[in-house]
Amino acid sequence: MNRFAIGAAALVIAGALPALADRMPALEGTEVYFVTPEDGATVSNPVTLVFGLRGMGVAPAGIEHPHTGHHHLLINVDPDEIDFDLPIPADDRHVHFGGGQTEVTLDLPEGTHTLLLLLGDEFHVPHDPPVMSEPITITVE
Ligand SMILES: [Cu+2]
Repeated sequence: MNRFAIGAAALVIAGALPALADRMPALEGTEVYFVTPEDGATVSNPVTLVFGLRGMGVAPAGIEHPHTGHHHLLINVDPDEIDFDLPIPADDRHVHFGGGQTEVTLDLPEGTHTLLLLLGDEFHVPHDPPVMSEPITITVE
């Protein structure tokens, strides 16, 4: 590769990276939280969780609309292990509500669980800064 080609390739890469890293801005003061259950609650299955969002709106995944997102329930996920530049994984511990749902009723294994809510944009990527709830800990009997 000649010098010009290397320079052009570097420009293309440099131009592409910021676009990949661009996250939808969150409005200042936006809050996501559990309406229910309360932190420390003891509950039995099926458990109903209600998600609250203040300051931004809920939109289904795939819908591009400023200042919106959809909920993700993170079950026993350490916030330190989240890479906020990447789409939120979809597995047993990361549940997407891409239809714009604001509550769920589900069965959880017996025991103590830490739950978090994290808003994601139309591509399931957290906002900048991330809109994440305080963790709550519940005991399922
Ligand atoms: Cu999602």
